[in-house]
Amino acid sequence: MPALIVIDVQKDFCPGGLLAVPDGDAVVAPINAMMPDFDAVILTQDWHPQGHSSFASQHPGKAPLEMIEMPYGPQVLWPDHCIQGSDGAAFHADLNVNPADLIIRKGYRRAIDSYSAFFENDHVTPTGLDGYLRSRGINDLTMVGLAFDFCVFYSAMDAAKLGYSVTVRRDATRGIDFDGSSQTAQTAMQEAGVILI
Ligand code: VGL
Ligand code: ZN
Repeated sequence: MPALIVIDVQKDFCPGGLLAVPDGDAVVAPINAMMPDFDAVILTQDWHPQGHSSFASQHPGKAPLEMIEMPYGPQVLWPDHCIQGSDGAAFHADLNVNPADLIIRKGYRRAIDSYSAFFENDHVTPTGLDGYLRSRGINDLTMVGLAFDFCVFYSAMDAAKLGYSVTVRRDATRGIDFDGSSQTAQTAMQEAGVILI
């Protein structure tokens, strides 16, 4: 059974937001148009407490897009974004949220980030999405949303590792593309058997 996984189509990742992905709002119309083609629609929502450890503001002397070593591995530092309950954490106003069966939040623990819809950035703490999909008999995933080279990428890689058949619709994603990250993500996904359309 096919499901559409809509990653982080939130105001802070769109132009004018705190971590704007170039042209990020261009994904909204194609995603809305795709929703009726799927048996299930699942949205993810980046949902950080104030003072989240992925924010550069929490690390004196560090700037956004610098790297740090966390107990769970390397972590890119970001501007403050998607604070729980803030306007920026809300879905884009034009995203059709009504067809969603499930909204899964991630990144809500202060000490650990979560790019993937399946695992936090330690790559072992589950979000629960795998159990939800398995218990509904969903094995075929189409991924769209923001950002292509971070949350969409990590979600697609984890899904492929977990045995799902995974398609990423390039026309309904946009990347941050920092330091060649979009090309790196694309190559890694292709090697992992993710279909890019
Ligand atoms: C994301 C950076 C930080 C994303 C979320 O949705 O791709 N990127 N938090
Ligand atoms: Zn985040």
